[in-house]
Amino acid sequence: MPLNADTLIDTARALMAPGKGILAMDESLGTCNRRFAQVGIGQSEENRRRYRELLVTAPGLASHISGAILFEETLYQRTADGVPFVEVLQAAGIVVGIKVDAGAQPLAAFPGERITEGLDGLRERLKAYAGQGARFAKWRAVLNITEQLPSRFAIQANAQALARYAALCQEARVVPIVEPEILMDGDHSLARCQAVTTEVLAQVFEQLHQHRILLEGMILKPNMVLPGQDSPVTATLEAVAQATVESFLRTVPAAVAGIAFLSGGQSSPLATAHLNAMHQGAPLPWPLTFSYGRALQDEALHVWAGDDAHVERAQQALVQRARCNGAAAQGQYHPSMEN
Ligand code: 5MM
Repeated sequence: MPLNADTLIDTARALMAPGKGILAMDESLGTCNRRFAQVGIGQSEENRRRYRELLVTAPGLASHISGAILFEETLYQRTADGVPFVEVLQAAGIVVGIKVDAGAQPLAAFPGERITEGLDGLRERLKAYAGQGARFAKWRAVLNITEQLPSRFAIQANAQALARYAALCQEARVVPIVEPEILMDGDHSLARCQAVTTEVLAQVFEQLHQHRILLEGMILKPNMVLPGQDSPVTATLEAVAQATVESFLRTVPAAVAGIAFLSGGQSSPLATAHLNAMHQGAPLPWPLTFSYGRALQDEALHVWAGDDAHVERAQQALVQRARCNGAAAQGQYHPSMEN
């Protein structure tokens, strides 16, 4: 067992607490600004701070949220009253996490594909983030499906970067969330998404093994297996759940501390219903929960729309989504909870 095993396992277990999931609020500047622009919110550091204060101070959030992934800027921000966001989260019992990748860039010589950057200097950055209170981290690789893509090379290059990141995290006693996201863009079938997801996960776990990752001290953040968003065919909840679980059973070792899904652009209720459907079959070898960004925040952001008079309602919308997803993570969600 590696030196930091107990700390890593304790943190990973805390993140996968039954009936809870992870709030992804780590949008980088470009993504956050784009989402603000869609609802007419000005793009400034102060507006990002105000919005994220609304999220971390939402009353009752910790009943359904075990951890929050922050963007670097947010890790150092404070409430209007001067309390560091990190302290607000810790006081509520929410584990602090940090996005450490530097984003996906074009993969040279592989048109249409991307590689995630950010490994240079990561050891030092992790030390600083851990000193600031971060106990887990996240790195997102992005792959897309076309008739020819993803290439084997892009899958392997991204899997290797994910594993190198995970090894540096565990060295720093920080639990790595390993996020290989296969985008929903395109008109591919459910079967094609399943084949690509299975291949990507197989390569990721091969690299994690080669890099000597403690599986009990890491969390996987995958996409669900879905038809492309332009596909003319709609898959049922049961078909998505079955294809997703099947893919994981074939590739994800039982020792992994847990699986926490990204929502990837699904509507909020659909992301909840899919998670719930995955819990209706035979018992699974790993806890299965959510680490949603848009599917937790969309309604709250639209309700707030930059107006402090709407903070309370926006917080209620966030906690309501977290409550529905917390129930789904135990297979106990029902659409009537939406009311
Ligand atoms: C896929 O995005 C992650 C999960 O969010 P969704 O549930 O909305 O799909 C999310 O954590 C993402 O990694 C962050 O928002 C950072 O993304 P950018 O594009 O800003 O690096």
